Parts: sequence; structure tokens; C-alpha cells
Amino acid sequence: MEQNDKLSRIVEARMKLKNRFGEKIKQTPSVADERPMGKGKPNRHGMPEIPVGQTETRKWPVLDLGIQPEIPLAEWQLIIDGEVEHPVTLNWDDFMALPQTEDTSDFHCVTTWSKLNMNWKGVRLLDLAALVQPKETATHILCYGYDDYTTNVSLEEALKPDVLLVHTYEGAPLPPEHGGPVRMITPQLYAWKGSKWINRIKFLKENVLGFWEERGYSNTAYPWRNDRYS
Ligand SMILES: Nc1nc2c(c(=O)[nH]1)N[C@H]1C(S)=C(S)[C@@H](COP(=O)(O)O)O[C@H]1N2
Ligand SMILES: [Mo]
Repeated sequence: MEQNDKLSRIVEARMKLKNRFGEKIKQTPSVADERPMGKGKPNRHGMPEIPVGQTETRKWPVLDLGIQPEIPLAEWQLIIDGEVEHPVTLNWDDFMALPQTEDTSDFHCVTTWSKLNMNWKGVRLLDLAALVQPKETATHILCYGYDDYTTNVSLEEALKPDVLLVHTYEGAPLPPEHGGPVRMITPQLYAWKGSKWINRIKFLKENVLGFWEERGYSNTAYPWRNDRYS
């Protein structure tokens, strides 16, 4: 396909998704809550900078399941399948040819640390969804890491503009211990919703719990409601 055709297909599909999920997104807590719990000046979403129960850290702790997979770029792939019209398997060049987004956002770990103003570059989940076109029946995604980690996210959260699959942090390749070559970030949800070493995004027609969600972590994981455990 010509680059221009590709782009117009993505734009058109994005508009469709916006129409379909716009109302639902407005009802999610990070948009709808009148009194989000936390302290500090408002962040760019109007939420207090530090969510309730969190403390700012300057360091960037590493959390994993005891495995840090090493994936050479030549072997890296991202499978996007499930309830979609056009399942794809992207290699590194395919991924880097998609529209790239740079953004600065905050990172809130359920273990109570928050790291602010992290600069990222990557591809919006929204743009990946536009590429594969979720079926009308799709409601959630389940993300898989190369370490066999899984985590589930509803589409009204996953399609928000600052949910990214990032390959660059502060202008340099994402370090492997933080999930490089590519991880997902979910600034409006606790950070466990963003899979490091991401390898597969499966669109689902019903919610399926991921690794931590099965072990009692919250399905919705909303920091400004102290929504840690279910
Ligand atoms: N694949 C994978 N992704 C993961 C995890 C993991 O163990 N494996 N841990 C999660 C948790 S609990 C958090 S807080 C963040 C930690 O990211 P960091 O190690 O870069 O700080 O990644 C999340 N994504
Ligand atoms: Mo975490």
C-alpha cells in the first residue's frame, strides 16, 4: 500500500474509533471524576499531580517477575490479533513506520511510588487499533510480554491518547530492564497495566484477567481512587 493510502486508512479508522468510544471515554474516572483524590498542582489532565497514597521518586525502580527477556530488534515482533478485522504481526521496521508520538507523562506504581514527567516516544495504542480495526464486539485487550506476563485493559482506557507502546525514553532506546525494545505505558492507570517487553495484544469480546488481576489486583486500577486491589 502507498504510504498515503495507509495514512488515510489509519485516520479514517481513528475517527471511527473516536465516535464509537468517545462517550465511554468521557465516563471513565480520569475524565469524569469531580474530586480525584491526591495532592499537588493539577497535571495536564486536571488531576492532582500525586495520586492518593503515592510518593514521588526520582529514581526509576525496576519491577518484574524475575525474568528480563533479551529480544534482538531483528527478532522482535508484535502480534495484534483476536477480535479485529485485520490481524497483523509487525516487525521492527513495520512498527517504526507507523505514526510516531512523543509525549511526557507520569508513572504511578501500585507499590506507592510515582515518577513524574517522563518523556516517551512510541506508537499510540489508538493508532495500532486503527490499523487492525477492532470488531464491534471488542471490549478489552489482553497484553502479553515476552516474559509471559499478561495484563488486561478496557478499550475505553486503552484508546486514550497518552497510552503508548514506547521504544524511546528521554531520547534514548528504552533500557531492557524497563521493558525494551518496546513496552506499553498507561499514565492514567497504575503502571502494572503497561506490559514491558510487549509481544502480543489480543483484542477480546469479554474481559479476561491478567497476571496481577488474577491475584487480587484491581481490574480497573485507577490511581486517583486508590483503586489498587479488588
Ligand atoms: N512484562 C512485564 N510487564 C510488567 C511487569 C512485569 O513483571 N512483566 N511489571 C509491571 C509492574 S507491577 C510495574 S509497576 C511496571 C514497572 O515498570 P518498571 O520496571 O519499568 O518500573 O511494569 C509493569 N509491567
Ligand atoms: Mo507495580
